[in-house]
Amino acid sequence: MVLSTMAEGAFRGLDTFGSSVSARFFEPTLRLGVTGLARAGKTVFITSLVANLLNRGRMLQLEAARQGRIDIAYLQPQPDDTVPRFAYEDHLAALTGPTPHWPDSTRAVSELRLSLTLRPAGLLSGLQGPRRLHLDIVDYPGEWLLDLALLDKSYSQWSAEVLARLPARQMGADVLQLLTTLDPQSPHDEPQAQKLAAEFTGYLQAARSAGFYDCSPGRFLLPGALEGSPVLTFGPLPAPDRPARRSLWREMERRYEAYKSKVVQPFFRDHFTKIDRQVVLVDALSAIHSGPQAVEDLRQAMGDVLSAFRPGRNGFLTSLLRGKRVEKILFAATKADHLHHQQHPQMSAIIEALTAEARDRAQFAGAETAALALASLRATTEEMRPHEGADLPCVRGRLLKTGRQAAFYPGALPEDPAQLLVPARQGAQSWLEGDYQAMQFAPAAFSLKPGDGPPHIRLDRAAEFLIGDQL
Ligand SMILES: Nc1nc2c(ncn2[C@@H]2O[C@H](COP(=O)(O)OP(=O)(O)OP(=O)(O)O)[C@@H](O)[C@H]2O)c(=O)[nH]1
Ligand SMILES: [Mg+2]
Repeated sequence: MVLSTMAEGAFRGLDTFGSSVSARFFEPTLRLGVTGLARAGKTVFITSLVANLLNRGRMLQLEAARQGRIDIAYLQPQPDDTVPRFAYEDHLAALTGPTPHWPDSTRAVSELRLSLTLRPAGLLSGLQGPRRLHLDIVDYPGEWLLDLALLDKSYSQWSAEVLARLPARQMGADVLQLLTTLDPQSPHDEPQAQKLAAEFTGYLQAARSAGFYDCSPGRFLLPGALEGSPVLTFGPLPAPDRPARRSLWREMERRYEAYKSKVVQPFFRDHFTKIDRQVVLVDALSAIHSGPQAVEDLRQAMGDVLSAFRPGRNGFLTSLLRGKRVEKILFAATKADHLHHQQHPQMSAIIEALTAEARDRAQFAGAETAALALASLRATTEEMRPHEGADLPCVRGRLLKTGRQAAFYPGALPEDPAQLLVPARQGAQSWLEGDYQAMQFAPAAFSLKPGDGPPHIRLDRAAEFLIGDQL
């Protein structure tokens, strides 16, 4: 196992050979990608996972931790000098400080290296000394994966698809209105291009807030340092029969192609292809709360996100990967502390059903997959509350908005996930069985015993699936 990882590490290291070459050779590295759509819970997941690997008192489902085989865990400088470091200390201070609060939104890729010194298990334990494993954790927005589909589309194909969606969506009206005043064949004029890009970005933002996930190009929503640059200053236009030289259409087409080659391809080349294990976080409860359309959209987005892991159809990615594949993918419904544990089996069934197609695809590509419901940081306690003659399984916590303590019951999740997924697929406008509530809790103040990490639900199971076999 160790040998195969070393060989793989060496192989993959070829294009990144540098000062770390000897380290890579003798000390295996495992790259764990953590992704999910905006607000899915990536930052909190990584922060709590690292804190719980540093202090393993609450990691009993992680076999190596339970057996006491992880001698030491410590943070080290990461291998990639140009990738922002995951601000672990800041995020942990936010979550566990005297006035706990959720960390700020993070809108770019970041990385953290956690190194583990491990004692060998079983027969070898007396013969071998300890070994080291570097766990490189990479946080990146799931929206960036959705951009993969753009690589296979020309500007006119992409425009046609986007424009076809607009009439059915109320937030598309302004873009359609603007398009009636633009002539794609007219000479390119920068203020016009900026106007088109601004309207189109506004539309993407509104669509995203309404729960639609088909909102690529992803960087229009998360521009970071690219804000205002030409690669983000374009929008869809109907294709003329013969686009004129120097026309608005030609310039938009050129920028769309630049987005593909200067933004999308480098992300896949520099980050995505190096990932060994992947966790995809999903805020399923929020989608259920938003209604059937949001659930159906989420299901489709999961399928699209996962098509990156089965790149057969995408020549660019296939050639980059050269046969390498992600070995394990975990789909995790986050924020399970919004539910009493009585409802966790239903939540797990929902996340399994929601990602079934995506998981089939990944399995087809040779990756091992699993789905579970977890809370990276438990912010609630459980209680039963009498209601109309029955006991309702509730959770109690401090409300984010008011700071007051409150008990919360989100509604009865169905035993059979089809009761949600089928109406969602059939385009239902609302749930038949009434509504599902969503609630935001503030992180709870807690004091930690020495050796314990922050409280969580099933984070240790997630870790066992993702890295347990390498420990
Ligand atoms: N109750 C509870 N809420 C959580 C948990 N994890 C995340 N949240 C909530 O979800 C929000 C988003 O979590 P983040 O970890 O910042 O999500 P993200 O995916 O990094 O978000 P972006 O960086 O904006 O893409 C937090 O501000 C919390 O309100 C959890 O384990 N329990
Ligand atoms: Mg984040």
